[in-house]
Amino acid sequence: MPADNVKISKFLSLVLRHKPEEIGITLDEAGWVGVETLLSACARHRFPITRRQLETVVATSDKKRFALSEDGSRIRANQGHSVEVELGYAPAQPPEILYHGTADRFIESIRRQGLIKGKRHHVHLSLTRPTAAAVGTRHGRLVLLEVRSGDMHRAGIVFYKSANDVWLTDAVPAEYLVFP
Ligand code: HQG
Repeated sequence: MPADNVKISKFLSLVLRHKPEEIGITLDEAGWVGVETLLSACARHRFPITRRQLETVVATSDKKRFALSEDGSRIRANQGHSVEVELGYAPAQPPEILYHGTADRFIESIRRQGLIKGKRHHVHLSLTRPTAAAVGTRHGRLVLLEVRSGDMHRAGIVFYKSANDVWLTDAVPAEYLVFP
């Protein structure tokens, strides 16, 4: 993505996941906001984005972070919120193994508590090692954990898959983690 689009994507992540109030918008209960409302709020807050730029970012965001409604009138983030929203994903059957990339300084605590969701709504798990590695590297020195998601599912723990293929669950007890 060109640098400008990365900036736009980061700004949209901020207002559509964490701080809509920063630009004076409110998200509906499923996380949607009108595109016109969003664009005029961005413009008022010295971050003008054109409709065309917005559509480009939605289409090219490397992780498909955002979705437009079918008629193109509304937009939301596909996952990653800290504000209260109900995204409405249906429970889904995960693959046998999922991955979670984290930093070495968290490992002691993760051994004790398992993976917890912190400020987000869910623990985020990746389908592939490279994706998990990219997520973990953002936090520091990478540790790649395997998650025995098939066993968790059979034990009755619910999983959801976001529209951009991130697997979500409430928590991962340490017994389901495979440490390197
Ligand atoms: C760690 C990106 C100590 C956890 C990605 C992580 C993802 C613990 C950090 C999405 C812990 C939370 C989310 C425990 C978990 N003790 N540390 N018991 N349990 N942690 O950013 O998963 O680019 O909230 O390992 O693609 O890194 O934003 O979560 O290191 O899907 O679209 O606490 O963000 O998406 O960090 O990343 P985060 P995450 P975007």
